Amino acid sequence: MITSITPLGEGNVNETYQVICQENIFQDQILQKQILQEQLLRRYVMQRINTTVFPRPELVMANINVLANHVASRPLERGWVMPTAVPIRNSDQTWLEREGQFWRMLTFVENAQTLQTIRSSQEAQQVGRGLGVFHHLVSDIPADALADTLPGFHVTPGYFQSFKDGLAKAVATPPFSISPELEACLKFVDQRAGRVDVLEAALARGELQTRAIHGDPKVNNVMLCSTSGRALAMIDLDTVKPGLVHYDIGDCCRSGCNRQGEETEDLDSVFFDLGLCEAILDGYLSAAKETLSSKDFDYIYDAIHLITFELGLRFLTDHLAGNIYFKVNRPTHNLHRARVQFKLVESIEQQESSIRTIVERLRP
Ligand code: GN1
Ligand code: MG
Repeated sequence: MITSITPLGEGNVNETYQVICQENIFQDQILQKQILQEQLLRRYVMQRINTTVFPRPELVMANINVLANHVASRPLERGWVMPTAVPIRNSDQTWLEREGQFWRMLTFVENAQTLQTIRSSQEAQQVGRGLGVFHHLVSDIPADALADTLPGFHVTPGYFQSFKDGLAKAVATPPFSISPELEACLKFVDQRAGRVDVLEAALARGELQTRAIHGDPKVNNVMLCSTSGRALAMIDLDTVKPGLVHYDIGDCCRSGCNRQGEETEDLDSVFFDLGLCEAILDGYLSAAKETLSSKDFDYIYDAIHLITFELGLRFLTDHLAGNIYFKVNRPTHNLHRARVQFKLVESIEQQESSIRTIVERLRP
């Protein structure tokens, strides 16, 4: 019996609820020769998948099952949990379509919490370690076992092209006016146009390889044990797909090293925290070092810089398009989000040599 359904989390794309069910468990108590009825409260995560973003949600569910089968076949790091899909009643199917809406349920990670922002280097270490454990765990999933649920996801040159197309369209659609904030963003993007293919070019030259990635390892997608603080799960598995691990490493640092968080109103306070960066990378490498090649290390700085720029570009493009991708609470929300990311990009650029020094220090 369902006892409650309440909104959960802060996602920008899907709609998420926590569902609490009271389940009647009948246990055969052999010694007492009686059937004991125990009432158990069980929690689940129910989500409506945003099918504008994920046009083929059945592929998302197939990937989640690939992960579940993969981890079922190997010993897991102590306490580590992989959320799995809950089949609908009397069926193997793990989703339900009603009135054109796509719904699914996942297991809930108990005794765990997520952080909106990192407050200490211990937390940073665990957030990084969480991603590292995840990468280590999925590193031997054959690339062709996972579907590409979001073609073009994190391929920065593609986002750059969409931005240019979106800008041309917006300019051609009256009434179009450029605010000083928008103008500054356009100039910012223009100055960095030459660097958008740094990772894709390395991939094309064969210096980097695609593997299974999480796709969205921001701070609040790493669950930490409420008692010990240890990372014990990566959640939000919709973007798991073949890609460059650099997108994940960069995104984890982008999100984790911004102490103010993505939604801050206070632009001037946004900076990239080097101490947290070192702790995240250290935690990450403690679990995933052996999955990285020397070339992989060469591109860690570029990854951090590029993914931050890319997210800013994605927010900006969505602003120009009229906010059709990311959920917003005001018309300029995505423009503001873009400015926060660009502020972070600037801070990363100013600290390039220090970030590169950290990477060299951590290189095995
Ligand atoms: C979106 O929905 P959410 O919050 O998990 C986005 C990520 C961005 C993130 C920024 C599928 O993730 O790529 O990094 O917002 N997910 C998708 O907060 O586009
Ligand atoms: Mg997500």
